[in-house]
Amino acid sequence: MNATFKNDVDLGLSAPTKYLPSKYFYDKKGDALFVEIMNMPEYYLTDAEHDIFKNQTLNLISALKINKTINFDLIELGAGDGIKTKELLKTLKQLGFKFTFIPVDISQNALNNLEKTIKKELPYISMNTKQGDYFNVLEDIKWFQKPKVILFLGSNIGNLKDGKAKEFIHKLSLALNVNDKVILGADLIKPKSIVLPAYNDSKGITKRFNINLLERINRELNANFDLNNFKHQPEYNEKEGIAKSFLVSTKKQNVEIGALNKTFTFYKNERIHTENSRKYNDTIIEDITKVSKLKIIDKLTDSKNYFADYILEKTAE
Ligand code: AVI
Repeated sequence: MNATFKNDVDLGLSAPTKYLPSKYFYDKKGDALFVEIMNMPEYYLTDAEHDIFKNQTLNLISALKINKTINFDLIELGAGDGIKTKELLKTLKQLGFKFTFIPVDISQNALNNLEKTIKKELPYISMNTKQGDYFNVLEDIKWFQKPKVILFLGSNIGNLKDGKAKEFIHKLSLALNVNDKVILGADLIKPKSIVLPAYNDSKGITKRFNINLLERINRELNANFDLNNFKHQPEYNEKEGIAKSFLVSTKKQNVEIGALNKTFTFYKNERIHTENSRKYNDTIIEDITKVSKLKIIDKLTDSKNYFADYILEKTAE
């Protein structure tokens, strides 16, 4: 991980328009900050999807058309704290379905926390954790023999640019067998007055989440970012439907990254693009899935119509 991290930081900060991949937000401190974000009143995404998982659990399960007599793998990509998934796990078990829960996350720390809670609260669930990058993990799950239900929740897909999201859905489709299902959580396009505060909270947690990326570079790559010389700048363009986060250099400064043996210059007001969080509608989801053999067979939304869980099925052609 360290070598890829080093290389990705070098690529991003050497680009004419500087950027850092948002997947590196999630070290131990970043995981804890993300849990805080999910609990903030402004971050409506968690409550909206939880509403679907809690109040429409039976609809969700029937949309999956699972054969009760067959054991299946329930694989969650980017598992996080698993609060929503627990609703589904509980009900599936109560209804007598047979399955193994396989949470996958880039962060071993997030997986350890999740394993602890599941073992404590739902000890009867059979569970195997898997650490890794989603794209790489797809190569492994391809070989799993049992029918699969993939959970890709929380609008995690929104952190991939549309081209990458298409590539990911295509790869996911290749890792599945006909009739396997995907629950794809997608935050829906809505007014700026609702979306922007979710990425610009009053307590500054999202700011700390972004700044932690620079702290992580300081810690792991022996750099000397002065954290006071950068501010967080979120944006949301309703027409485009993408929330974007930037770190802005408040003055002209040089930063040394020891592990790269390089110095990077940041001009006053120069931005580092740290994250895209895309919002969706049916047309965009159809476009993203079009290249693959995953077809939309159902869609559940929360009571406010903020968020959707699309049910996709792998088809033969
Ligand atoms: C994980 N992901 C879907 C979050 C999002 O909404 O894009 C990450 C996040 N970034 C800032 N706040 C939350």
